[in-house]
Amino acid sequence: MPNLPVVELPPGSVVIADLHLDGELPVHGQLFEELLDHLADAPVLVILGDLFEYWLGPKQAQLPGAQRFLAAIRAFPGRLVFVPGNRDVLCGRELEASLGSPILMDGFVGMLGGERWLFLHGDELCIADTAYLRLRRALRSRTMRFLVYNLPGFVTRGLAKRLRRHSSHSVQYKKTDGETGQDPGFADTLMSAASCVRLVVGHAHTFRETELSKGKKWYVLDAFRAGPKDALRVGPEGGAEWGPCLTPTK
Ligand SMILES: [Mn+2]
Repeated sequence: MPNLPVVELPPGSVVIADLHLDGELPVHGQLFEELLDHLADAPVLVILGDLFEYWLGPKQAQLPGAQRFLAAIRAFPGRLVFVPGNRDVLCGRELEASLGSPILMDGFVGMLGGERWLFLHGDELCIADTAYLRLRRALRSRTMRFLVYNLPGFVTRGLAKRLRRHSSHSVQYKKTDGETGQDPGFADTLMSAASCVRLVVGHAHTFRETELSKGKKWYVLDAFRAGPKDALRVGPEGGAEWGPCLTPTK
């Protein structure tokens, strides 16, 4: 377990995951602007991975729609904390420049009302899928980063087109679209290693609450707008409230 950064999550902070935004769909640009506007009062907004359907290094910033996302991120008044998922693990300085802070590659420990909570994207919990773990390691390797960062623009655009074709995407998910196979035993181990009593992840797209050893609890968020518990809000006393990110009142 790497030495994870610690982030204070004061009352009003919000955690969401798995938005899978696609720059080629103008409606997603608008959706993201409206979302950040809706959450403008949150002192900290955590996006727990797969913000984007795919993100292919610095040249992504030149692909359709990307500038609109980056501008919305820059305009957000609170602190935006970003943990990449498997879809956007190849993001880098181009995103950090808009965030104004480092990307938290391996997750972080959030402080909620004095408690230590572990926040991860959740794909690292799929330990039974060794082929996936190999791909994950490759995507996170320096070689892959070098390759993607140095590909000519037309190759990046071609790659993006192919990735896009292979992901039958919509921000509205069917429950069966979730990426599953997260291991509770490994979740328990990681929590103990990080001295955390609670764990929050995304990636599986469907809300779940699981009791682990010694009173520890593990939560999986619904993918953004895919269910009634797609957001964790920190309540006035520092407690966790699970509910819809976009309430019908706005
Ligand atoms: Mn994911």
